[in-house]
Amino acid sequence: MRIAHAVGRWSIPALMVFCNALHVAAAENETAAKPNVLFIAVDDLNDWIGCLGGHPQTLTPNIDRLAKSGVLFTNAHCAAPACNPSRTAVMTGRSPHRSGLYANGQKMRQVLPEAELLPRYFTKHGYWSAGSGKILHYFIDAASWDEYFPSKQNENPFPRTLYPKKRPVSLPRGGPWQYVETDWAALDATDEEFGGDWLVSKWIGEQLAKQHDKPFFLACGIYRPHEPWFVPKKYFEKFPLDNIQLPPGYKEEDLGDLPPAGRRRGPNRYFAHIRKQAQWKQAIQGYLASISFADTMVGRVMDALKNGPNRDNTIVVLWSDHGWHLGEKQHWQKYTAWRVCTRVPLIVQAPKGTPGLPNGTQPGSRCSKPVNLLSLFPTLTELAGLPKKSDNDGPSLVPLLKNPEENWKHVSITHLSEPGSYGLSAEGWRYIHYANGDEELYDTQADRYEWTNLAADPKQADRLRELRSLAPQEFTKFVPAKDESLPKLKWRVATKTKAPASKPIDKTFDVVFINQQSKPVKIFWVDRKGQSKLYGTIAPGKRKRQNTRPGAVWLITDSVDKPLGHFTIGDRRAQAVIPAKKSP
Ligand SMILES: [Ca+2]
Ligand SMILES: [Ca+2]
Repeated sequence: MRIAHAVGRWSIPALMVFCNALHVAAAENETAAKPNVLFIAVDDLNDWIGCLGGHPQTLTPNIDRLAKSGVLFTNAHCAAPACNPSRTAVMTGRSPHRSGLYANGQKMRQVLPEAELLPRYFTKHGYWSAGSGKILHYFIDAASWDEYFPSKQNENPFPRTLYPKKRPVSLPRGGPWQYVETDWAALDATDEEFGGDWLVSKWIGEQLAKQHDKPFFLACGIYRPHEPWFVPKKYFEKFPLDNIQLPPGYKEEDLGDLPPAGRRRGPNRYFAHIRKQAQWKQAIQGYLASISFADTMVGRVMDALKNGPNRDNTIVVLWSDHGWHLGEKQHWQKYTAWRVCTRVPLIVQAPKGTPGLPNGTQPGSRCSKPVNLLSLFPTLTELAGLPKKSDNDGPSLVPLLKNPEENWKHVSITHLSEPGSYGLSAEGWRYIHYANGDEELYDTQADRYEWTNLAADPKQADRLRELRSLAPQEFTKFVPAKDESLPKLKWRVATKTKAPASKPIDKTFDVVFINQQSKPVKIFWVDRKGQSKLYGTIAPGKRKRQNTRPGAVWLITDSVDKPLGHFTIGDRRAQAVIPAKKSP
């Protein structure tokens, strides 16, 4: 009616301007109160950041500055101590023991085909969602994002990155059990020549420098300090090798008080190999250099935010997907339930006017309540004033952002890859439970490095009972990856030389042999002396599942025992495809 009335007095162009203004005003009403979200994930960063005090030599001025401007959670833990399950839990808001995704070898979209991820949820509620770098475990999940750099099309989240031509550089290969990326070196390159995270932070910075017509959910995945620890040499030069200090949590004799399941988790071949090669300090130097590089990239992103038009209406979250062992409990890498592996940096900064936190976060706050990365989803939706997603498993952290001393009844659970094995973090205490019933208990106030297992101490019986009662009781079944999504072993065509002898080592797992030939093939295990032992025949087009170990050699022959080729088993489950014969 009002517009009809106006037509009488206004010219058509003026009316169009008026209508456009009305439209813009309505859109602004819808989005004006909605803050942007800058979501920074750092890969494999343990508590070696200045503000968490994990290593006395670490240099992280940019992350420390961010911590000072928001709330630093000093007792935050991952949902699982490995990339895939940790990141899946963050992005779906679902705990591994409910989703069934516990391990790196599983495939998120096989286990959770329908899950609506954080960026898609924000898009659904009026946001523009974009990302760059590693957010999920080596894929993008294109349908969950409006935009991605480098490109949604090929599902590869990494921009070009400089790698040394000849590898390994510093750590010789110890055997087939070894992850190919465990290596370190200073590169004679600038940040720009190195690329990788530098390009990620550049693209993210460009988005932050723009005025957008919708609020944004912008995810920045920094890949270092994930292995390999190759970064430009200026980062190595900050940590002269002669001065490198060993991890403060390292204790030579630390395993005697562990139950059998803990003792099996601790010592691994990586650490023994690194010490044998006299590379421990070099490796620590590589990790510190990689952290310093990652911190510099975070600084570039924060500077872009500060100098751009989105400075005053953007929530910033920084988290790492899990911790990392550099020798503590004779372990190298991840996959354990100890605090060094479950504890992560977590920082949240919210500006004034945030719908779920009108006063914003108080600069310089620290919160020591036990929290979990599972809480990021419900925290961000509450902060942004979006409806709560009904299947989120974690509690929102907004009460702790309001008051870090708030009475907090929750504990934080970190699930290992075997359902029923987990670490539980409470205030001042940690409890570890293995699926076989083994237990550990630590007083983290008195013993931050978990050197003294108190599970057998009769004085702690009540505490043990209480912590047990706070743990989950039911665990969703592990959903293994489908055969066709497993990595492929290299097929080595038979030559005049015999297939090499097996050097089997470590734990067993299954490999799937797939016969793509038009005739049956036989599979033989080549034993430690080079003798072949028949394990079966695979009909054309069929497959055979075989339990085996890293370093084992499997010879494939035709039906009259003529060798066709062989496979050497690597460090994980895989498919061994016997290719069709090329037609002559
Ligand atoms: Ca990781
Ligand atoms: Ca001990």
